[in-house]
Amino acid sequence: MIEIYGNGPTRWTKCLWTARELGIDYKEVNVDFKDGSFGDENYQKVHPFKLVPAMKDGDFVLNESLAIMQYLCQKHPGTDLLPREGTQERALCDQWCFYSNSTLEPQQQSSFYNRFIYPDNLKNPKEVERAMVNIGRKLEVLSDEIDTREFLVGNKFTLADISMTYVLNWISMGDSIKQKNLADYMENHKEREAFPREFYER
Ligand SMILES: N[C@@H](CCC(=O)N[C@@H](CS)C(=O)NCC(=O)O)C(=O)O
Repeated sequence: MIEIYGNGPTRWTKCLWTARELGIDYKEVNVDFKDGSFGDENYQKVHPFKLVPAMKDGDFVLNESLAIMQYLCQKHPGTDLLPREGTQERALCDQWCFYSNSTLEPQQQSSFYNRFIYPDNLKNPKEVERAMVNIGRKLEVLSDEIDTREFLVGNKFTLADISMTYVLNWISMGDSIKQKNLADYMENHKEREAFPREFYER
């Protein structure tokens, strides 16, 4: 059985959400955070950088949340979550997955880590300010792009919506999202049965 490793409301929830949307049998493996990283030397065999999430399917190990999400979809075809390779829908799905994960999310991380996670001597208020301005600009553009659409790609729920909802949700945990259409977009997807809400309840 596929094992998905992680902890709390981290990026592993994107993988759990994907697995639940697909309706596959999988096992959640909790990895503790201690001494500044996730897991122990055994976990390092699953994730060499000792981050979460990671996945194990038999002898095959994989890390990076988007790679795991795509792997799960490719292994369990038959849904619209990952559009068919070679289509424009697939290119757009990749675009939004990469945008949310590697353009928007680093700003959210910078603001969050500099406010709440780093030890006091490493917290940098200027970094928070810079990241907040950057996020604000990006959300304005994203709001125009999404407009009144329910989904990022065509009229179907895809991995792009999981990835975007995940990061918007994290942004909203630090500051409210001013753009009503973005807040509605996010809340609407969080209503889905497969959303791993148990990790976000306080
Ligand atoms: N790009 C990676 C990022 C993985 C990552 O940084 N995960 C965080 C949790 S969401 C982590 O393990 N942080 C612990 C650390 O940085 O030591 C992915 O999408 O899986």
